[in-house]
Amino acid sequence: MNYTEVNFDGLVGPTHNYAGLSYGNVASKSNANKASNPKKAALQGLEKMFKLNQMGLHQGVLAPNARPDLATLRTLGFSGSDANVITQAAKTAPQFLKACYSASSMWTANAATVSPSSDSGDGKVHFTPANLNNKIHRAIEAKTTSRILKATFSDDAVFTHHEPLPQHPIFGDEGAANYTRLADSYGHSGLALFVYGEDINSQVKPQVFPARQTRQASEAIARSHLLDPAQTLYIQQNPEVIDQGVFHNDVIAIGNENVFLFHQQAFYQQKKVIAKIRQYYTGTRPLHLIEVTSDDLSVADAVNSYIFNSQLVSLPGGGMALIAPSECQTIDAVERYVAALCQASNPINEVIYMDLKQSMQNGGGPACLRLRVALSQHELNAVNPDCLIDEDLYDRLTTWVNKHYRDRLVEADLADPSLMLESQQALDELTQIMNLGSVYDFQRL
Ligand code: SUG
Repeated sequence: MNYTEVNFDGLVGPTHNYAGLSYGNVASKSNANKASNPKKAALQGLEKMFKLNQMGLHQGVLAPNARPDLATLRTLGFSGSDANVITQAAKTAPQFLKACYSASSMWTANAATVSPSSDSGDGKVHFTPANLNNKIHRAIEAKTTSRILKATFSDDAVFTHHEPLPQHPIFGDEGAANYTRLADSYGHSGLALFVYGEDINSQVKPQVFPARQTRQASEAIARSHLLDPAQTLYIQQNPEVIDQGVFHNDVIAIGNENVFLFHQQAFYQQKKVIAKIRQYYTGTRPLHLIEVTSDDLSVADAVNSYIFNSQLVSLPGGGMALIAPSECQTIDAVERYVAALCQASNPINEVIYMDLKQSMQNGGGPACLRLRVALSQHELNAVNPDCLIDEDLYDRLTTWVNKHYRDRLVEADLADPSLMLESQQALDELTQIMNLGSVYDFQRL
């Protein structure tokens, strides 16, 4: 059957800001309190979506969470009118107000883990929204993300939606950022690679920064998605690189079809990991395991450039392209390495640099901004058509962003309830453009 990969990018929400909320994410901490430009952030994201669509790839879009998250603020004891909730939180708990204002749902690689029908035991596409347990500003995403996924993939004859895992550190789950699959093509059953930062039964763990994904979470998802245990590997991330700012595996490794590109220090006991992948891979096309040595690129170069957070996409005419952040062009060693990679004998033959600086300054590169969903033609036909990018939707969303978004946000703006009203008005209109129904709390009261 004819299968294709659709990237569902997160639309950057109207409250995109730099709040320094992610301990362990170097960019988030170092840009804390910088003025942000939500309009530019959203337009940069849309530009990437449209570029991929123009290259002949299927491209989807996922709506953002509504912010501020008033329900969470009310749970924390702030009461009265919505405006009062905001002003009181700004006075007495600015940290929580910032968490409830974060536009972090834009990084849809963390929205969910998705298993294609070619991997699942019942032939359906399975979704488990990530609980994002490690960070409060992200843990509050799961409920609305769940509704948005259901409104985007609504046909229960082909799509199965699971509950997020229980909100407990044992089940810390960050979605597809720590998952990849290797296969001859999207329609072949694949080898699922789940990369975890910590196994609660082991002492091997990072010492400085938190491990966000646990082995126990990955195992639960593989069970729910009915994956074949003989085609599922659990791989531990090297705790030393988590301590150097590699907070998700997609900051140090990227896979697509029969290609896996990863840094020499990505995994714990890496030689054994590579041998296991070779042993379990069942495809008939040659498997390209491309290890980037520390001499080629240091871990610091990888973190600063986000080269491994490129998207690796299969091109309609054959071959693959890296969709890389333009920050890679500011580090000579990285630019040189990428140029050599495109010349070497492997399927990657092109690099396209994209300016995603607004997202990058919060630690979110091209790959963080998208959730990959491999679909058969029949399943693609069942996706909400108003969530698939074409020229018309791109134009409508660009006009919508230009109409509603501010071009500057600083912390003090969060205390002003007018930002909340503006955002709600914008998102209410968005749900009509994308035909999502009432997915937001403020539309349901
Ligand atoms: O969870 N940054 C996000 C970046 C997520 C990147 N995703 C992947 N690598 N897949 C995070 O750390 C920063 C928000 C702030 O500080 O304002 C933030 O949440």
